Amino acid sequence: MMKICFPYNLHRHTVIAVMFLLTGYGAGYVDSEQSLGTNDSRAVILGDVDADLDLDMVVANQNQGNKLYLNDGAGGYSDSGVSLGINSSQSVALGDIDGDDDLDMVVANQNQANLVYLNDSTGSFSDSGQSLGENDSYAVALGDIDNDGDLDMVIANQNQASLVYINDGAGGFIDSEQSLGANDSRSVALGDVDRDGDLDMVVANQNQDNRVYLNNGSGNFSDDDQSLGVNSSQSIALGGLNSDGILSVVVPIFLLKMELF
Ligand SMILES: [Ca+2]
Ligand SMILES: [Ca+2]
Ligand SMILES: [Ca+2]
Ligand SMILES: [Ca+2]
Repeated sequence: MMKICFPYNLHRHTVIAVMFLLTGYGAGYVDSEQSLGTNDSRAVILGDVDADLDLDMVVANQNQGNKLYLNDGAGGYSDSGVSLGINSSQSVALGDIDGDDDLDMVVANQNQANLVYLNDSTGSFSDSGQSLGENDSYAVALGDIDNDGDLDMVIANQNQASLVYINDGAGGFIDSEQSLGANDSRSVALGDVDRDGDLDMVVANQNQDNRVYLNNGSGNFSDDDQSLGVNSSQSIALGGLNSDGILSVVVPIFLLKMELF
């Protein structure tokens, strides 16, 4: 089963931008001329939620239902009719939270509880009933931060600490009670930046230093005291930009390679 997913932070842009990625080939991108909804969209993620081997799309909307668009196999999207919550949603992540081989969903909501939705394997989502904090949340990321085989969660909050939730193995999240910074955080990403086999965390902060938090291997993070620019950062991503195996940090307004080794 295909369980990959790709997040993009829209931040007040339209999902049309994503369609260039979906339909382009080679070095060029072509507008697919699909126009999906006219919502106040804040984030989008791609993943095969209905297990038919094509990438579907989930869009987080502010004060409107979060939408699922299904792929017809040729890159054409249709509204599934799914509308999840009417919250001040700012970010969404997909991952198999409960270990049943389908992609579940977590949604970060501003000044409302962050919510967890479970997939019935056909792309139909139900609210798990978990309410995780009521913070000014702007971003969410999933990853196995304690290396026990299940997906844990980090949440970045505006002018509040970033929080870490540990999966109990069945899709229930437990607050680790870690409070990381108290910055105007807008985006978070997980990746093994120091190549010691565990997922570390990078956080984009608006008009404050972007920060790096290193994992001790059991899911406990410490500030690495790196200061990556003071800009109006809204989004952050980790990825290998060349073949040296070292993850680089990408922030939309600048590029800074992390030379930790
Ligand atoms: Ca699909
Ligand atoms: Ca699942
Ligand atoms: Ca875990
Ligand atoms: Ca690491």
